[in-house]
Amino acid sequence: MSFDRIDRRRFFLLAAAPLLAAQKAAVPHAREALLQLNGYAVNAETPIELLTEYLTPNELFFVRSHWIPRTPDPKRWRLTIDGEVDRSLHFTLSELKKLPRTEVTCVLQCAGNGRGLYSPPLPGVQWRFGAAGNARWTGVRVRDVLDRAGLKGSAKHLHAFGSDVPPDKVPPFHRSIEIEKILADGILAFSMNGEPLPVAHGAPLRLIVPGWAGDHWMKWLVRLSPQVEPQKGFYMETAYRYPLAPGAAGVTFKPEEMSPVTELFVKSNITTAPQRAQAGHAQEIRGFAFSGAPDIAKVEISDDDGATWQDTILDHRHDPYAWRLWSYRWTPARPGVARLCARATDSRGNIQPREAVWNQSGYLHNGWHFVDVEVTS
Ligand SMILES: Nc1nc2c(c(=O)[nH]1)N[C@H]1C(S)=C(S)[C@@H](COP(=O)(O)O)O[C@H]1N2
Ligand SMILES: [Mo]
Repeated sequence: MSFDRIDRRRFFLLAAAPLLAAQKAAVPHAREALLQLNGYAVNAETPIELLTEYLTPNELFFVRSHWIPRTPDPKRWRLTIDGEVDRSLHFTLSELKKLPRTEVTCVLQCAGNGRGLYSPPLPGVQWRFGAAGNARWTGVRVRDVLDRAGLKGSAKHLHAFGSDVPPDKVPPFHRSIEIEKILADGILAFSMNGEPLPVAHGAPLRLIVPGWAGDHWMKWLVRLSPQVEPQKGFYMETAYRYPLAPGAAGVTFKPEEMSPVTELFVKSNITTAPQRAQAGHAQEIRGFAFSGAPDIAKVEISDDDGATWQDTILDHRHDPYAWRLWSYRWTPARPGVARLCARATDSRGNIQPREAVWNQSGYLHNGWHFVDVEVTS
């Protein structure tokens, strides 16, 4: 068994419910024969030390699902387009695949990534670092599909619907997004890193919204409906809102003090650092950085709690809204505990702050990532 395989196994043991493994292993017709008896979803993050590749392998990519997917039968699956259009349309997957193809490599990050790092602590899934990944998404432009239906000028918000259904009286995950953003670079993806889109990630079709948080990236899409007004409901009016201005940690913001979560914030994480090192001996420190701005300009590293900073080397691979791998050859000067931290600056000049802005939902954490290294003489 290769090292790679052991790592992937470890990921499933650590993070994913047995369900995820079952979903992967089962052949399609066998899966359809199984009867789903509960409403538990899979919420699994990738261990940060495994996020070292430019393209995050599909099997390692974090999964965040509010409820268990109701996988659409690919033969009967249709994408319905209705609402503010000249004519309603239905697309089969093969019809969609006849439209011009497009491809984008970009980061998918859950708005709640890092929630478990906030203090005072917050309810909700306790994501730390690994609810983010970078993938190559292939599909068709949302713009091309809406154009075929004759998009009306009155349409301001694209309502998106997936096929998953919540248990009992729980509100459905119904969402909408500003039409300008989705027309600019939104994609309907059927492929992830060159493979068919996996069920856990929204097969047969999901939305890709480059630079924006994961709540906009609707999985298991069945309907798109351009509308005059935004979607209503819990997942628009209560969830996925972020303060307009920072407040005091632990003090709940009022609805009018918040606006919807859209672009990701500039951040970097350390993926690779030794637990122990010897003074005077060089070590390779690695990580990634990304932002809701189209590229990363610089990543710096500090070993003195942010008092002084050194530029890291940025990897040559980059795409707008993708993450940028970085590395730094660090030589610890003296014995003791060294506190490493990294800070990214994006192409718009936004600098990653030491502390993230506390908010009651625990969204968009982007404070510095500290890693302690024990340095021996
Ligand atoms: N239909 C549907 N789409 C969804 C979700 C969901 O629960 N149902 N979760 C959203 C959230 S909050 C995130 S962060 C991303 C996660 O995508 P992934 O599981 O492929 O990593 O999917 C989004 N799309
Ligand atoms: Mo999310």
